[in-house]
Amino acid sequence: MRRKIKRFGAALAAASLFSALLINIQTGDYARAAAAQVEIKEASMNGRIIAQFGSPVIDGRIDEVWEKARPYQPRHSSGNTNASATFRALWDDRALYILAEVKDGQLSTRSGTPYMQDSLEIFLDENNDKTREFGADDLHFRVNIDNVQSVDKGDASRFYTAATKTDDGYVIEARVALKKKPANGTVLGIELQINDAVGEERVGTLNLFDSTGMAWDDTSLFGEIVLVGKNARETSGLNPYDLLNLIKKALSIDCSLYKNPEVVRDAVLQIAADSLLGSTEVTQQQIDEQYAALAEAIGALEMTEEAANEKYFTPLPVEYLAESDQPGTIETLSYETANLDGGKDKKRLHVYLPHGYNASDKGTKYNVLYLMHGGGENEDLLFGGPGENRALKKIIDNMIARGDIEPLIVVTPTFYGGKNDVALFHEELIHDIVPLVESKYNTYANSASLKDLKASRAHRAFGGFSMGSVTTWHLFAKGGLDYFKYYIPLSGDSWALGERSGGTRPEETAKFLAQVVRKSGYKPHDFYIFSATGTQDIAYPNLKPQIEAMKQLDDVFRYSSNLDKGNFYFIEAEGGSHTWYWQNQYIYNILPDLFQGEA
Ligand code: FER
Repeated sequence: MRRKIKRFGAALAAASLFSALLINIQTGDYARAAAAQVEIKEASMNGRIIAQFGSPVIDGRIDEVWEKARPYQPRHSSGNTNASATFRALWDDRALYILAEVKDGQLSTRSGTPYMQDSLEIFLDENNDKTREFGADDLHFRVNIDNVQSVDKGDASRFYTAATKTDDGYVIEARVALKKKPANGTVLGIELQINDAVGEERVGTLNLFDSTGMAWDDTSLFGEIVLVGKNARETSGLNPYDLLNLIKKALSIDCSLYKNPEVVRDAVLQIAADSLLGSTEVTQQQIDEQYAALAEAIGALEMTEEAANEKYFTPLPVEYLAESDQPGTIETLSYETANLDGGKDKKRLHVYLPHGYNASDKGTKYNVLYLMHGGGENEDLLFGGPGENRALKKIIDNMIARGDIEPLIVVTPTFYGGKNDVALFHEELIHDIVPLVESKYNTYANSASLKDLKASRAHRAFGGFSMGSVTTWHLFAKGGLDYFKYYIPLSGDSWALGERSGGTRPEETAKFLAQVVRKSGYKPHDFYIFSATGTQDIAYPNLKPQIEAMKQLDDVFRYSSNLDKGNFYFIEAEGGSHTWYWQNQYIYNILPDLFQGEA
């Protein structure tokens, strides 16, 4: 049973605090600054926009300082939109500021999908390295006309926004904190997008640079923004936004999860009592001190025992997307497997070998994780091939290098080809793939015989995303328990009793899965299921009821994040969507729990 969530908000009258504090935060002499602005030649600006130096107050009103910033119209429109928009940009020593003035006669946030609501999206490639995948420096934020934010990629605490509706549309002011202090001439990769919603549908988009609609997946599609116009006398305005975001976070903390919620309440009350933010005298140092005090209070929270039983989502620290100086390698194996026509198909899979793997060192053995892609994807998706260094590889490299996990082997096969059916993939896995991989590499399997594969089951895990999750549940239900101790079903339900049965018939599906375990003779401590999805994931409504039904069958499925107490947990990431960006983070959360308790 979910407890009622109590928040600090009511007790605090937070709204008055918020409104008071922004009034007096103003920056210097705009006229002087405007006179000093650098002129940039129009001709050199193809694919680029410029941002002038200045610190607007982010409150949804258009300050005078915005007059310095040149207006830009989106170059591309898709779909059937009547909306139009003007973007402007400013920057200071800490942040990039975007103003979007949108003309749109029909405003709607009725869709449950954030990008199908009237909204502004900001894509930023801070070091402008134009990688395909989003890396440590890249972000993708969204804010709708009601100032509700959604974060597709990046750290939400870097984003501060205000939204105002107008007679003929809306205005959004947004601040994105920069990680590296910028200077005149700094070039950032950027894309800006307006989503135009009518009712529950997105009818079109307006884009500043990208005509493909794929900027969410590929930072090389962004344009560029050049930062100019800072002269020697100019200073940045105050930054109350990090503190405001931290107060917002503090106010949203679920008190019932902690033994000592009063430490945070008292820290917030202290900030309110100081009422520094509303004063004209406030200094950045005072704001920073308040930030530090509140951050310390949040750090001092202690979970209740019941709350500690839950497994919580930890966002991937961006450093894990940096290239590791101890990289593993990717190898590709080819093999043949039976198809349904009585013949054989030639297939491939990729193998991640950790840094330091030495084929001739037979004494050092490695655990193996098999990881399956989703529908429409293939064996190349996660690791590419030899020489490639995609996001998941970097994450695993860094986790191993930092000692978060022991070095392991990761295998990425495909359910396409062969019997070409997720419900039959387990046959190919157990009879072709595991023997191939584990007799070639230094694993805990003494030979490729089924007997030796069973004996080494504690050193083997299988997981997958979406249809790969469906594959994982099928493996679990169809004899996989003999060969695999660990299961990682991500953002996909069990189709054991038919398509999406975990979602449509959760109790029956859970009973079926429990019965499989009871019949197998394996006890609760003999297997582990680490499942995850996000609240914005299309599979959430399918997986969640199945997990809840499984929790009820606690002779088999013992729910706990503590692996000594239970064998099964479910991570629910707030805002997580049906993309590998999120699945990679679930894998980051789950990997340290694999192969635990095995010598
Ligand atoms: C789910 C399991 C799998 C789900 C979707 C899928 C929407 C995959 C579908 C596809 O790739 O076609 O629970 O929920």
